[in-house]
Amino acid sequence: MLHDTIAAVATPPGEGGIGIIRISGPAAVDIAGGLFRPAADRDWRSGPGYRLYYGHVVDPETGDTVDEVLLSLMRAPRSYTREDVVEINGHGGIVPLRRILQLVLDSGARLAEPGEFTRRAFLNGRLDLVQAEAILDVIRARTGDSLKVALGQLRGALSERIGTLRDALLQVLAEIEAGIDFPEEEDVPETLLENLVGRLAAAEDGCAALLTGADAGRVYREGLGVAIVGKPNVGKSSLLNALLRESRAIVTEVPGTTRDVIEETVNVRGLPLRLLDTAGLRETEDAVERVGVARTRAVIGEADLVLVVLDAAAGLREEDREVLALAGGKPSVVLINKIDLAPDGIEVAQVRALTGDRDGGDAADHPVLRVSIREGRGLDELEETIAGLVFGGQITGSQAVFISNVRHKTALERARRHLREARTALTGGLPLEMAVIDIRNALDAFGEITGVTVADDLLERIFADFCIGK
Ligand SMILES: Nc1nc2c(ncn2[C@@H]2O[C@H](COP(=O)(O)OP(=O)(O)OP(=O)(O)O)[C@@H](O)[C@H]2O)c(=O)[nH]1
Ligand SMILES: [Mg+2]
Repeated sequence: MLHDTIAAVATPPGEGGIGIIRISGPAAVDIAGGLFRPAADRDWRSGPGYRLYYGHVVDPETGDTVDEVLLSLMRAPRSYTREDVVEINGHGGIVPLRRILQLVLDSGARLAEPGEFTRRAFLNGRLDLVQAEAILDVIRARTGDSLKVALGQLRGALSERIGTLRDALLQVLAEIEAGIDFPEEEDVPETLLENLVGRLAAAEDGCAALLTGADAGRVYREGLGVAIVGKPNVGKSSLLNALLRESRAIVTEVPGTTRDVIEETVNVRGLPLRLLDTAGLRETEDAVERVGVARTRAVIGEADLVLVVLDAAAGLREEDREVLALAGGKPSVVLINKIDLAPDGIEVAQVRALTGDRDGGDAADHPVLRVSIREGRGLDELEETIAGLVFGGQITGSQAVFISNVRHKTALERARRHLREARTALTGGLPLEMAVIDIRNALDAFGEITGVTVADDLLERIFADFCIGK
């Protein structure tokens, strides 16, 4: 597969100032050469790379000019894929880009699959798997801090940490394998054994340290799903708008204004939040509406964090109890809103009694805040509380290495488990071979993260997420 030449439009579909067609592979230069007419007959093919050459793309059959372009050439191995790469910068219109791409394909290139350029960069050893995945995270970063985490991984910060753990483990493995040759197993010197166990424990700690930040890291990558729930008219849509700092959702004094779930991404202290504004949970006759309960439950079920909004002016009501009960199993923050209208309408202690948190306790599972969304009171505190919940007081944005990808997290957890088992085998006096198996498994788990040992179907899955042209 690496012997053919691939091509795709690398810029997003639609109109733009420029559009780029990317060609990579052994025939890239020949293919571009058959279509590109440089101005002033410059011999770009034998000229230096990393330059832009001005000219036109011409249909070789009809001689028609297709577009006025700039062409760049990055020669193997100093290119994105480590193959010869030619990029044709044309005008960013759908028709010219399509016509150029078609000419490139007619000249012998194959249409690239999603992520195939990056996949080649990985297969040719320019990037490891963590870095390849980080490229997608860079493209999709929703906040400046998300970008920072992704760039750290792209630079290789995480790979380096994994590499260090892996090297240490390979060393331990080598020494144990030497130990296996001791004539009698009892003869494995006690001090050697202790030393090996200590180093396994250190590797385990290394995994644990990386895993500490994993939940916050995941938020940077995927965003934190935050559901805003409450009975009608309490100010849910007002909250969405306030956090967004724009009037996205319709706000009226009529209960039942919001009918469908509205989703918006906001940046709160560098954290990307995926906010879901929902329709209010309402009471009909004397029972809380069933459909509403089911819908609210579903939204809460998908959320990482629930914001329960109460209306101080309306007092605590049956629907509120219902909503608080539904949100009980999830991390949540309860907002007593409209304190401008009714400063003492709902007491914090009343809410605490319902959420089961002890009043006055600092470590409440469900913090209760008094706010006036209309007047912007208490919103800073809300943002701080959310950030505090994500970081759990354990990490700061300046931490250098983050695990943000669930795939990496599961592999690390697996590595840690195998390391523990290896240690238990050694201290429990089991045959050294047992520990060797566990250590090998841990090594495999590390290797899976960076792509040293990785199955084809996993690669398939990872690169399928990319766009065409990347
Ligand atoms: N006085 C006061 N009014 C508020 C406050 N927050 C929201 N409101 C008003 O409450 C009314 C309802 O606000 P919405 O944001 O539409 O409430 P909602 O929960 O989305 O309502 P539904 O979509 O109908 O469920 C509007 O008239 C808001 O202006 C507040 O802090 N103080
Ligand atoms: Mg609403």
